[in-house]
Amino acid sequence: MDCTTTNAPAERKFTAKDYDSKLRPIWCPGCGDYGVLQSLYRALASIGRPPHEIAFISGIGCSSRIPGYTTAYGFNSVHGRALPIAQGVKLANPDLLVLVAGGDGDGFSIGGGHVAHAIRRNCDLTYIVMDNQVYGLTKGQLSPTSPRGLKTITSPYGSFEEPINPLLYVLAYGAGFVAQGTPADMPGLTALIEEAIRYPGFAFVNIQSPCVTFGEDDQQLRAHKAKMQKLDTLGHDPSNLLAALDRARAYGTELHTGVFYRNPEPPPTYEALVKLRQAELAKSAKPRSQVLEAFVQR
Ligand SMILES: Cc1ncc(C[n+]2csc(CCOP(=O)(O)OP(=O)(O)O)c2C)c(N)n1
Ligand code: SF4
Repeated sequence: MDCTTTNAPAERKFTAKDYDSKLRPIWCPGCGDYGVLQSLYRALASIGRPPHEIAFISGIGCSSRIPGYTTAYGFNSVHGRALPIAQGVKLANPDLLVLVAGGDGDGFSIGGGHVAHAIRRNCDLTYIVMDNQVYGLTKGQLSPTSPRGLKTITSPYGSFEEPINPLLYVLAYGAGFVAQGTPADMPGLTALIEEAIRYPGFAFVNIQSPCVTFGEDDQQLRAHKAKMQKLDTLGHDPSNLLAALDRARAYGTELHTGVFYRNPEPPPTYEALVKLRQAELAKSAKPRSQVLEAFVQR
């Protein structure tokens, strides 16, 4: 069963409302995460799996509140630990559609060490990072994706550090699906989240999600609308890994949206390999009577 196959009756159709928990988000008015949430509802409705077949795991941060605003099973876990927990959930119940979400701090600072291992293990997970280039929840400190020179309460002279490039990071470790979107283009973002969920393996979507309270003016939705460039209009071929790496280098200077890379030949997932091995072992196992007989004759 892949993550888009459902046990729900074929005639049951889902709408975005079916995934809305009706809990009122406590994000600041205008936060980009509202648009991410709406896009997510719409993507889930297109996939059409009932909420009880979905598990949504997050870390800690403003963005990590997102599972609580959906009707899926949710776990707002520990800062930086969403990926290990999500892998455990997927291995315990491979039939679940498992979504993972968090901020750039959660994913690439304290949780950065987990990203490489989740990618090389290749469980069928969709990892959504709401990248706002600051720590929002803790009131605007420098984050791993903050641009050089950014003044925050922890970088009063402007940041002296080179930011992490999340796109290059995940491509370099071999992620099979890598995309970037913005809530400034909600139909585009919805399509990217849906495509990421449908990809059979580890899929990563970096969402430039503005922090209206602590973010810079050039990181806001209006600025995104003005500067975003869709990769498909630039003639980008998402099956070409080298072209994807080249495009990803522009992170932080250009706002490219769309699919950077989709592995045209997805390798088997970790959980598929486990299932295969279990089936082989079950086939080659001796009948219980033979095992007992051998034991008695020793
Ligand atoms: C182990 C641990 N260290 C630090 C914190 C404090 N903390 C909570 S959220 C956060 C960073 C939030 O930034 P980000 O992950 O980018 O998410 P955002 O709030 O911007 O969406 C930090 C440092 C914590 N909760 N737990
Ligand atoms: S602090 Fe920033 S990231 Fe957090 S809710 Fe407010 S606008 Fe959104």
